[in-house]
Amino acid sequence: MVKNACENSEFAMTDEDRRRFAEEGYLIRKGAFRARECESMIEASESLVQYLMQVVITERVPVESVDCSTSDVLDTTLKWEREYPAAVSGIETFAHLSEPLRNWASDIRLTGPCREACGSTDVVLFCEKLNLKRARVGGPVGPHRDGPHWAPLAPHVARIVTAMLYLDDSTVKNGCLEVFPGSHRYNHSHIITHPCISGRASECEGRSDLLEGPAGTVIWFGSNLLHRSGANQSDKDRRALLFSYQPAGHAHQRLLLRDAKDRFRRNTEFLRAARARRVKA
Ligand SMILES: O=C(O)CCC(=O)C(=O)O
Repeated sequence: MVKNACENSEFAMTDEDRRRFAEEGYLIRKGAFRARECESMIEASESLVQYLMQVVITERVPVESVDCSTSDVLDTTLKWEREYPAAVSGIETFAHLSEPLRNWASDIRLTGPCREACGSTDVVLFCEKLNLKRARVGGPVGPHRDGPHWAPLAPHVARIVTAMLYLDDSTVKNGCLEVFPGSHRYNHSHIITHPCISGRASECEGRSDLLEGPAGTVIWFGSNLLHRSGANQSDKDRRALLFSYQPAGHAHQRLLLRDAKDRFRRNTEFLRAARARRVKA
C-alpha cells in the first residue's frame, strides 16, 4: 500500500489549492522534485524501457501493426508511436516491474494532495504510466477524459486522481499537458459537444491552460478533467510519470484487468463447450 504521511501538512492542499482544484479541476506545483531526483527517475525509466524492448525481441511481440500491445508474460501494455512503430511511446502499468519507480509512487510530495482529492486518509495506486515523447518523434495525445476508460473496472472512478510528474522540462514545443479548466464539471452531453471532442478544434483556443513547467513539476487532476497534449517538435525528449491514486481498499487496475480477462476466457470456454455439446446431440 502507498503510505500517505499526510500528517505532514506541508505537502497537503492549502485552502487556495482546494478552491482551485474544485473550480478548475487541477493543481500544479513547480519544483516539487529536484533535478537530481528526476535524473534518477529517468534512469529507472530508461532501464525499464530497455528491459521491455529486450523482452519484445525475445517474445516476438508484433509491433508493426499495432499502436498498443499487451504482454501476458509481463502483465503490462506497451504503446508505440503511430508514425514511428519502432518507438515506444508509453508503458502502462509498471509498478510491478520496477522497484525504484514503485518506491517513488509513495512519495508524500505526490500522495499528499491526493489524500484530500481522493477523499481518503490512505491512497493506493489504481494504475501508473510512463509516457515517453521522444524528440521529434513523440506524437500528440488527443483530447480525452480518463474516467470513461476506467469506469468499467472502477465504479469509484470519480475518486481516482492522477499526479503527473514531468521528468524533463516541458514546454508547448515538446508537448506539455494542456487542460480545460472546469471541464470536470461538464455532464456527458456537454462533453460530447465540446469543440475539442466534436472536432471544432479552433474553437478550443483560449479555453485551455498549457501547463509548461521545469522537470520536477507535478500536476494533479481528476478523472473527469478534459486534457490533451501536442507533439514533441523539439530536439529533447519529454518524459513523464503519471501515477493515478484511489482510496485504499480498492484493487489495482492490473489485477482487475486480469480478473476480467480470466472471466472472459472462462465464458468463452463455457460457450464453446456448450456449442460442441449441441452439435453432438
Ligand atoms: O503525456 C501526456 O502528455 C498526456 C498524458 C495523457 O493524457 C494520458 O496518457 O492519458
